[in-house]
Amino acid sequence: MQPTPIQAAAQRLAQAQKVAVLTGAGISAESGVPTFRGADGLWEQYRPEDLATPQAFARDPELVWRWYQWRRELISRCAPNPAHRALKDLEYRAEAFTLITQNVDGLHRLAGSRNLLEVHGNLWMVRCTACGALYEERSLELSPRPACRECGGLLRPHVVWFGESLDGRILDAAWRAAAGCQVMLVVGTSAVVQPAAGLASVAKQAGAFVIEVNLEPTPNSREVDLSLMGKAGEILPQLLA
Ligand code: BV8
Repeated sequence: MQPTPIQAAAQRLAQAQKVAVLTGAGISAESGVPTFRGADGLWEQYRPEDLATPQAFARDPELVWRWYQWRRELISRCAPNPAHRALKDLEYRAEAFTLITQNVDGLHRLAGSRNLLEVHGNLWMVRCTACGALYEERSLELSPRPACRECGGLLRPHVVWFGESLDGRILDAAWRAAAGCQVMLVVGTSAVVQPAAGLASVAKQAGAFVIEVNLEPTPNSREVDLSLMGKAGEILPQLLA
C-alpha cells in the first residue's frame, strides 16, 4: 500500500539525523497572530513601505512604534499552537536540528524551541538608535518614543526592516543549516521575502528532501519534494506520529 503524502513525510523526518525547518507567519496564524499577506494580513491595513522600513521610522517613529505596540499587545495574548509544539518535540528527536524563523512574535521560544534562528529579529527586543544597547522590553505601556534605559536615546524594535541587511552571523548559521540538512520542512511562508525564502532552494540544491506545509501553493512549491496542503496546526503533529 502506497504511504499517504503525510506518512511519506513522517517517514522522511523519522529517518533524518539532520533536520532544518523554515517557518513564516502562517505557523502562528492558528495562534491568532495575523499573517502579512493573507486576506486579513497585517499589511492589508498598512503598506509595508509605510511602517517596516528605516525610512518610515526616521520619518515618523511614533507611527511605527504605535503599529508595533498594537502588534505586541495582540501577540501578548497569543499562545503557541500545536504546530509550534510539534517542532519543539521534533527538535528532541533529531540528532541535529535548526529552526529558522522569519517570525518576530517569539512563539517558537515560548513553545520551548532551543536551537532557534530568528532571522528577522524579535519584537520583544528593543535596540537603542543612539548607543546600540540591546535588551528585552515587554512593557505594553511604552511611550510612542520610548527612551533607552542606558542613555535615554530613541529605542527601535529589534527587527529587520525592508532594505536592512540581516545579521550576518545569524544568516550564515541559517545558510549552513539549510545546506547541511537531510530534510528541510518549510511551514507557513509565502516565500516572497528574501533572503529567508531562498533557504528552501539552498537545501534542495544541497540534496535535501524538502517538504512544504501551506494552505496554498507558493513560489517554492514547484521545487519541493512534497507539498502538504493544510493547516500547520493539524499537519505538523501528524508528522511526528
Ligand atoms: C535585504 C520583520 C539586503 C519586521 C520582515 C527593494 C529594496 C530593498 C530591498 C528589496 C527590494 N526588493 C527586494 C528586496 C529584498 C527584500 C524583499 O524580499 N522584499 C520582498 C517583499 C520582495 N528583503 C529585504 O529587504 C531584506 N533585507 O534584502 O537586505 C538589502 C539591503 C539593502 C537593499 C537591498 C537589499 C529584509 C527582509 C526582512 C523584512 N522584515 N519582518 C516585522 O515583522 O515587523 S518581513 C515579514 O515578511 C515577516 O518577517 C514575515 O515573516 C516575512 C515573510 O512573510 P511570511 O512569513 O511568509 O508571511 P506571509 O503572510 O507573507 O505568508 C503567510 C503564509 O502562511 C502564506 O503562504 C499562507 O498561505 C500561509 N498560511 C496561513 N495560515 C496558515 C498557513 N500555512 C499553514 N497553516 C496555516 N494555518
